[in-house]
Amino acid sequence: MKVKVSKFLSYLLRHHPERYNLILDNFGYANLKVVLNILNNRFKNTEIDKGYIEDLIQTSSKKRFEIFEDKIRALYGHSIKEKIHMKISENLPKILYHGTTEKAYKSIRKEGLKRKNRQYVHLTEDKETAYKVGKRRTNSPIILEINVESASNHSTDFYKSGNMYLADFISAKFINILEKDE
Ligand code: HQG
Repeated sequence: MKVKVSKFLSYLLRHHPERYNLILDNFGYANLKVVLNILNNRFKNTEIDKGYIEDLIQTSSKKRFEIFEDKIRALYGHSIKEKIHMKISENLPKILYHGTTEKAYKSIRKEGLKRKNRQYVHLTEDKETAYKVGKRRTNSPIILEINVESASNHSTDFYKSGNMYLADFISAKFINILEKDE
């Protein structure tokens, strides 16, 4: 049940708040009480309170949501039209990773990493997570290495939200493929 609730929360807070008349502020926050109401209407056999959501956030390996005071938001993954504001991160790792497919890589190496249907390109600090992200689409994912230092020096902004690093676009100049035995 927790997975179902988590998936629905992603749908609600990242993609379609308007289908439930839910208002998000510029940072992606919605009123927690209103969200709990929507959840309890949908999952009638489970009592979902703040503690339930806190537990869902804590027990997941990915930090997808955040509760702050009486508000809740998704930390990444948004596809809604109104751009969610993210804070520019100053303290960056030298390298970030992105897991994808061989087919996507063929165009990424020419045109760079694009955000596609989401508001931002998604990057991680560890290769393992990047591998898992790629694994959603293919059995043999390609891991890309982003040279954060050069990209930042050429005015690419990076944002950190939860454990995820986000960017608007990464030029192919700053992308290398990680060799399989590294
Ligand atoms: C690819 C999930 C061709 C890109 C995941 C990716 C992650 C290009 C796909 C998070 C391209 C977009 C985000 C180009 C990028 N040509 N393909 N120029 N530029 N692509 O799902 O990063 O579990 O929007 O490589 O696990 O896969 O839901 O992004 O394959 O953490 O919390 O276009 O969402 O998190 O796919 O996934 P997505 P993503 P949750």
